[in-house]
Amino acid sequence: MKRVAAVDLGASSGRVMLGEVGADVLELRELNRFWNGPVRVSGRLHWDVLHLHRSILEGLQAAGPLDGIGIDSWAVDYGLLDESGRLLGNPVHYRDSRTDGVMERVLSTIPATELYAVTGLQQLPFNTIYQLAAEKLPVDAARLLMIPDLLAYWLTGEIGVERTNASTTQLYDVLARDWSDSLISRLGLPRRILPGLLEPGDVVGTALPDETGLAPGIPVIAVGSHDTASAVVAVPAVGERFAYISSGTWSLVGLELDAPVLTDDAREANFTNEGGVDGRTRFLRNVMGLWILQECQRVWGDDDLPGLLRDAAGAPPFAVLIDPDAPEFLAPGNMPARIEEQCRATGQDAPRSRGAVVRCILESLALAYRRTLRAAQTIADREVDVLHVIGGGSQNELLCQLTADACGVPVLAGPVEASALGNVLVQARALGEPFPDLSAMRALVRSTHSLRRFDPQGKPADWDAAESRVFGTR
Ligand code: ADP
Ligand code: LRH
Repeated sequence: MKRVAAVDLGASSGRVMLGEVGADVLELRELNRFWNGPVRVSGRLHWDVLHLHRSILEGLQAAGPLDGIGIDSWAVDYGLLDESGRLLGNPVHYRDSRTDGVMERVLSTIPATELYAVTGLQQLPFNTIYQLAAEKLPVDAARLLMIPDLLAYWLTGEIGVERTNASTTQLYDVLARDWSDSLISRLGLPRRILPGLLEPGDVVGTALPDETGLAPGIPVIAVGSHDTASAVVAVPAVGERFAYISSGTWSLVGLELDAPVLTDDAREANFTNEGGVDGRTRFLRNVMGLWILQECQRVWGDDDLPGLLRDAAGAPPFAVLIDPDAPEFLAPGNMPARIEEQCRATGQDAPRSRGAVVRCILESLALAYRRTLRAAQTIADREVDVLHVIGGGSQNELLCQLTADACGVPVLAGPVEASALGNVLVQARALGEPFPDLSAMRALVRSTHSLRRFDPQGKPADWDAAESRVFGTR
């Protein structure tokens, strides 16, 4: 049995979880949970990375004896170190506006077809490549570390970039499974700023007792350091005929495949081929997710989520629908007003109550899931029998039911802390627990966690009509 700590940083909260993992044991206990989100300073959105570091240490120091520590976080963002290892400036949040228009500029010199053929990545305006192109690299920048790598560096003094997160930068060659030297040089970046790659399961280094206040000798282990990669490890699926939605601030909707799909269809539908644990491909699309609801709650000053969901359940169905992936929903701001604006622009009446707004968000998300899931199955030529919903959003029963109704497949909801579970499982295996493959890890998640099932209800024709209302016949 192994006793390990998972540091799991989502875009809305961070947590340090104690995991006990053995042949038939998989238990998590929360050691620390802390706020995470954008902080605006001098007109720029940052992460509060020192707050994260301090909160991580508080959690780890409360853990007692540990066999290992693993860190996963959201993707694409990074810190730059100078030659002596000091952080150059506070990492910028991917929702910052400095990337506005940059993607178009980069694509005028590197065609989208070429970029996709190398990286297999979906076009998101905040991909690392566009963030780097948005600004001049500081002259003293010596190393780029993704957020989990930066935090691991502060624990251990060791430098490396873990592969699953590297795969989200759009500077990674998905077939060669290494940094793309040609893209790096075409972007005008010095090759040496990108450190060597680590595999999930590699030991990054040992936590420095003087820096961390932890006992000597605790290994920091690279996990699927992209939170979505860790979450997908913990999808409690049997076999391969499954799809998943990793549901939190974002909804990551897709399939697990053995190899990337780099076809024109995949590129045109903007599917991504992100790196998974054990060499798998996460073939998925980002759907804007519960971020829209989080921002509505922030603007309303209303943290009674159960109350809002009750009101949404009682609101009339299909009254108002939006495209949640519209670019105006990406940046923080007055989401209720932006929803009203989209309604006006599409000839719909604005929702009249908070319950109606929440219903609009959830039905619109379910509709986006349906489109994405159907496209994924067609493009990857993979049929699915079940849709697993994991992460914080798996607790949203109304959204789970709407998802089952819209997609026409049974939804199995849970576990909530999928990223932390994937994180501790990969650590435990690296430390010697005998999980031969992902199936064995998933079997353990299944036998230790209860799932909720939502069977499709209602009339499929209602969702067909809703889809043509929002997306026409496209
Ligand atoms: P992230 O990792 O992106 O920070 P999480 O996986 O923690 O996100 O999920 C956060 C989301 O989960 C919240 O935005 C909220 O909508 C949803 N959520 C959290 N708790 C509940 C709950 N009790 N019922 C319904 N939804 C919930
Ligand atoms: C989810 C996530 C997602 C990325 C986004 C930046 O937390 O890692 O997979 O696209 O954040």
